[in-house]
Amino acid sequence: MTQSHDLSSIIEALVRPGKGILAADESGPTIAKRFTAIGVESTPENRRAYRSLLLSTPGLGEFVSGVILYEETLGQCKEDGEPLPALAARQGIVPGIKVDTGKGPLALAPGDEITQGLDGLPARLQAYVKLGARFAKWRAVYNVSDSLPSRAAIEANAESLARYAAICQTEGVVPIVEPEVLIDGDHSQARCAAVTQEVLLEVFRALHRHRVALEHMLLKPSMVVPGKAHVRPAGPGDVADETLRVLRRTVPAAVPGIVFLSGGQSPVEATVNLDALNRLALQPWRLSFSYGRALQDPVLQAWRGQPDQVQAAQAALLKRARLNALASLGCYDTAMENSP
Ligand code: 5MM
Repeated sequence: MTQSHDLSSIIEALVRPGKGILAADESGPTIAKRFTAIGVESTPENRRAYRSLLLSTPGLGEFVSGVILYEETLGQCKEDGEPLPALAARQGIVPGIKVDTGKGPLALAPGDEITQGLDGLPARLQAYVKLGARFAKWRAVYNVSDSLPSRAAIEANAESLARYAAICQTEGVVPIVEPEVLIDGDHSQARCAAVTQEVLLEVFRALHRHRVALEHMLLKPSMVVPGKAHVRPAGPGDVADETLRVLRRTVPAAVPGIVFLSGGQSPVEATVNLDALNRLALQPWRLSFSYGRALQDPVLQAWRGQPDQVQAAQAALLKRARLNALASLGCYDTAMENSP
């Protein structure tokens, strides 16, 4: 039985105007990659120290409404013993949890991937709720080429996303549905638009089939951008126009919020593009951010595992969070990058 009252209040807290979501749910291999790049070993203690740094940033709750955590973080504490989910909640930030268990090749579909994690999900969600999680996230990824993703991959991932979302709502947890059309490759922006449209149409078809309440979920899509290796990069005007065109064609107005992933855009690009999206005509959904790398890259660079750099790292996080919050209102200016 869906606990719609609770789900409404969680949604309300997550989509507050001028706020977005911090994605800090890197799995073991991903956080190890990020740490290696700054010369830090990925140990449980270093991960605890880093994620404590993020969540204890003074004033973060002014710009960040929710944080997506990895399972390990949900059970970790700050040096003084305060559980990290409780620390987030004390900052006015709703704790969430990544519940997919990663992706792998889709059988008999070379180049396509499928996300795993449905087995035992109800019991896992019940345990996560006890640890303070109020929303969840599941990410499906789509590789792009002239022939990818296949229909099989589009349908299989949509089905999993919808089954995940239905299970979350049954357990009183708000689902974030994340279909990521990858930026890797040399495809054009038009190809990205065509793939994103087909993916989103299928995702919403599956959500309807599984009776997911659209009012009680958030969508976390990629923006419509050309592949990283494409000859012509797209400016913010093009990104905003193309992204909105696809979203208007595919996302029902009942969805309260669309929180974009940054997907390999630089921190400034991700802010500029979000701002451009919010400067277009009024939309039925709130358009904000759920960035991982675009919020955290400058933080990792400032921190580099040095205890005496914690304040500088927190200042870097607060700055990106503030600028993205302004972008979510269409009030950002690149000149703001020059002040602290
Ligand atoms: C933060 O990274 C998340 C977990 O990724 P892995 O499962 O690969 O470890 C990821 O799902 C993230 O939430 C989204 O991709 C958004 O992050 P970006 O960096 O694209 O904004």
